[in-house]
Amino acid sequence: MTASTGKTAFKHEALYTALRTEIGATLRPHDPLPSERELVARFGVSRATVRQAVGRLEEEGLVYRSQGAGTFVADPSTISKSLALTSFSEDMRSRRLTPDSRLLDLTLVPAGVTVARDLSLSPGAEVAHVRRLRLADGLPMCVEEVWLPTERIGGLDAGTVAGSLYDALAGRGVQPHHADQVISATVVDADQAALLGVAPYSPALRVDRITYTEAGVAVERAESMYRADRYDFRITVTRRTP
Ligand code: 16G
Repeated sequence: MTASTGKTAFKHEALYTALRTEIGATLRPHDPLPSERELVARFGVSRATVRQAVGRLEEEGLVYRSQGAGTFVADPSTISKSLALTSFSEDMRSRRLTPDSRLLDLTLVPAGVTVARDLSLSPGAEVAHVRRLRLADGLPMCVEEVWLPTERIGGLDAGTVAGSLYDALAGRGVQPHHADQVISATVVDADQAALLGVAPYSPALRVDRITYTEAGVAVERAESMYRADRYDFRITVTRRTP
């Protein structure tokens, strides 16, 4: 690292920390963040540094951008997911919430036709089926169901999935790298409603994910049901230049 990149990294870190503190202390949800120009003047940093720090706050869901209007403080009662590949635990920790899990099911089963197709396995191959209720600061957020190919990730027990599954995979040298995701609107059934503490048929966001390592090996098929009153997805779309 050169002296100048080290200095830039330090400035970015200091600005990021200052803004994070301000968001927690003086700014309210949906308040505008000071403009890029104000931040440049106030902190004596470059525009690139401001963009980097604000970009990081956006990735962590602490602020959101509104095209043409500026950047605003996010509402912490709604979890805004970006399209970065993150785990539930990372999403919650970045919002200063404590992630937790209640294990509902952990069984070793044959993949079956659908899971086998999605994970490129033979239908008889063994997968671990894990169903968990995920909580943030003790509040139910989503019901997560995953199928993991044991031949690629090793055996699983309740201890492995008590904390972060992605941390446990990383500990085995299996790094989730990219995923195909489908997000759809749905409602919860009676069982999911009871777990999530909402009325049956309340709206939910269903996210189907197939997760791959950098080498393109499928290591997880997941179905997550999020409470629609606590989650949204924010996507930056860019106009294609002709
Ligand atoms: C997210 C993932 C899920 C993954 C889990 C790991 C989506 C739609 N789903 O909920 O596929 O298994 O994170 O979280 O993003 P963990 O590492 O905290 O257990």
